[in-house]
Amino acid sequence: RYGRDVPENTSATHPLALAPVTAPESSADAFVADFLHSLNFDRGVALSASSANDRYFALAHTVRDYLMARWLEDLRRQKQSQSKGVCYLSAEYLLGRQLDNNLLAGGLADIAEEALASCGISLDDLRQHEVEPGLGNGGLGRLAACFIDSLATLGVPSIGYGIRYEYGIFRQTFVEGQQVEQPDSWLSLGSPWEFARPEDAQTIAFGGRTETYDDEGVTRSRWVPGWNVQAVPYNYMVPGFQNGRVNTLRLWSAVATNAFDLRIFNSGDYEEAVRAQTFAENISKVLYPEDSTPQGKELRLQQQYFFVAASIHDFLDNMLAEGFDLSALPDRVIFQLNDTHPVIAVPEFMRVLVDEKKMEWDAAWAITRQCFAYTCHTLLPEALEVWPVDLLGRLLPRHLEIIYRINEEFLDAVRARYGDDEMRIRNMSIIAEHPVRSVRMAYLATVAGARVNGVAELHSQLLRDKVLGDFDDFFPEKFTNVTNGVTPRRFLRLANPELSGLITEAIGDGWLTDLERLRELEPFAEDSGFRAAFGEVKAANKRRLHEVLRARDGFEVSDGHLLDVMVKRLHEYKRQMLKVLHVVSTYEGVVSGRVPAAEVQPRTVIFGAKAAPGYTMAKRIIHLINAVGSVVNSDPRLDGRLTVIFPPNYDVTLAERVIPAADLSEQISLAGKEASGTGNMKFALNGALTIGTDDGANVEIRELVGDENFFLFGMSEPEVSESAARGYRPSEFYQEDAGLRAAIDLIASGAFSRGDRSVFEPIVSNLLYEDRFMVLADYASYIAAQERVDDAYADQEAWTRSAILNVARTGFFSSDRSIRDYIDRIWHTPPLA
Ligand code: 8GP
Repeated sequence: RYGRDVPENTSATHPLALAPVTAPESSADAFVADFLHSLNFDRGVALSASSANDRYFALAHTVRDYLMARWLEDLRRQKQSQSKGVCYLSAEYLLGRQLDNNLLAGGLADIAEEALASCGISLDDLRQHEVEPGLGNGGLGRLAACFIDSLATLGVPSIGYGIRYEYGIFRQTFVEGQQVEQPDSWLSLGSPWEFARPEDAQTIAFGGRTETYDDEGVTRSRWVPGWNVQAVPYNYMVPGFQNGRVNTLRLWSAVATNAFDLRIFNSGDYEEAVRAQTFAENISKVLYPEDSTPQGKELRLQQQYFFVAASIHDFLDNMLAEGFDLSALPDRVIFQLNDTHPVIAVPEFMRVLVDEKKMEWDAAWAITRQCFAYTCHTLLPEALEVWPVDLLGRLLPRHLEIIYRINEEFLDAVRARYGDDEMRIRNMSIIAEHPVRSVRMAYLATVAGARVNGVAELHSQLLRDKVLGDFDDFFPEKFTNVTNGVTPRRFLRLANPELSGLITEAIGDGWLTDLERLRELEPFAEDSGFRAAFGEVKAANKRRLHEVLRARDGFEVSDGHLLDVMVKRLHEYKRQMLKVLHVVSTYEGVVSGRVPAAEVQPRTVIFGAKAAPGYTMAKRIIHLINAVGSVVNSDPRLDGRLTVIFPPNYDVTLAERVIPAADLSEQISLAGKEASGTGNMKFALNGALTIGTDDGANVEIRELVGDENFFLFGMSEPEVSESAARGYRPSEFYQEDAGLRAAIDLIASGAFSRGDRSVFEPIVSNLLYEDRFMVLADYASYIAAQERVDDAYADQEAWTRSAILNVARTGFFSSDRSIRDYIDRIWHTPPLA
């Protein structure tokens, strides 16, 4: 098992060096031997002296050893086969913990558990030791992580490229109910899953100027950069589910270049040298904690260019065969752009083809237009990224020239089609003139991409109709939909082992890679024995969540409550505020004496949400939720029938505990604002019923599970548009609805802020006088839907039947299906033989 190589690539003669790399034997004894070897020889400790971190590392290294032969084989195959593959470019990967996923994929969970037990170690203790890599903000980053899992499971030749942030999404704490951010130093104890490859580093240039020169009679442009950094890759294994495939995730880390340092060191300016080093290494220092709104910071553009330039060069240098004919690139690769963050890859690719490979512009553009595809993840106009040309031109002067030329030729084509329709030309230009001259990255991606997709049916339709309407008219064939999905391995099998066991007992385990087979569960909804078992699993998951929350945050959760969960980033469009109004209105009903406490359906409402650190209103809403929770939870008049808990630092690890326990999934965004949602899918697959608007993928969930198994409320997207066009006046709803008025008045009265009316005044006035996301307009309908929830929950048999049907009918939302759709509609990549 040591140091062996592929025979044709080595001049070694020793038989050990010539035999193929093999995995260790699949037995607990072999696992123990490997584990102890790693503990002793990698960590340098004896078992008796080892820390939990030593053991976790040794375990991780042992798991890696089992996957290594497959990985080396796949790396070799992907390079050798030269068939078309996917480069997934994403600034975020919200991976979650790796240990369990890799144990499951490798089929090693039982062996590892037995092996560790025989060494007196509990696998569960070591699990708890893992710090999740939080290299993403929310849905977009978690989607990327689900996609690389499915790509590996489907055996698609592919590589994920991104950034190895030294600090991931901040750790959220609450101080007097208010969010305080702490740095997420996820690497402080090291990461056992990564392989640094400094020998594969790329030099990434920035700044400087451009010039033209005479190249044997041809005038060409070139970039004379001002400074550069090293991009050092770290490789991570991405194992497919028990299929012998292991793909690669390659994340780049910034390091100051030697030349850069030395020059300054030699001049004797030590401080300046250190400053320069810090400047360079800042590029991969921290994830921008923004969700759904872009952050127009120079450092962020540096991050974006840094990782896509490194990735493109890595692909061209290391993945193509000797003497590869670049005009064949479209048959060899598709770069999938995960939102606009990686779109600067387009001019970089053109620069390489035209300036470095000396290709004709038109030929290079024809290739580029086939090698990129763009996924849009939003509908909020303010979330569409733009870069001021001043900044872009300073940082990437040659790229700005290339963008100008792409735009010029594109607008010529628009003129040729529509004549001198200046309004249309201004609207479609990649360059916006107001308020400052800027590059519209979504437009650049749309012009350059072979395909543009939204992430749910409704979203893709609204993209075509509204956000990119002129482009749809111009390039109708470009637009398509790929509804998001989630990996059933992590979000059902690992997160909910008891339900997985029950499903497998009923229909076999084929669902793990063919989630549509959950359909076979439908008849079991009518089986009272199965319903009882299903109900017992839900109860067990609730007990497990209670233990987690008690240990993690000291929360006590009562039995017998309906578990009502709203977990997602805090954003006004997602309308956590509507959920708060529901809680306050239930509370107000009881304390005002209108509703006897005994008539309140016992509920525990769980919130989980991080707010972007600069998003003041979102932070106020967090404060309000905590304030309402502390009053409601301690008011004896409620008789313990309403509890609000808000565990801080909602992350993938907590999601895996909360989702399987939920009865009710809150998906209550204003229609037309949530592109898709993916939490909505995870809840339904785990047997929660959804209360939701007709938004994002909720629409498809409802169609699949049936109206009778879904609590629909609120305006539809066309109704929202109409209401906005008529002129929306939220205060009218306040005036006309006594229940709403009482709830808002209670917040305004200072009841949740020790009598201080000023604390939540900005929230109240925003609701009454602006309410951009129409919380008040949907309030009555939401409360009515919650009453239907209470009634339905009273009939546990019927509720469980609906929950089972939710599981049985949501197999469509596997990320395996999403990836198949990408293959059919966008990538056209054959599976690797
Ligand atoms: C999110 C969408 O808000 C969510 O509905 C969707 O499920 C998820 O992407 C995955 O597709 N969008 C974003 O996080 C987003 O748009 N971020 C970029 C604008 C910065």
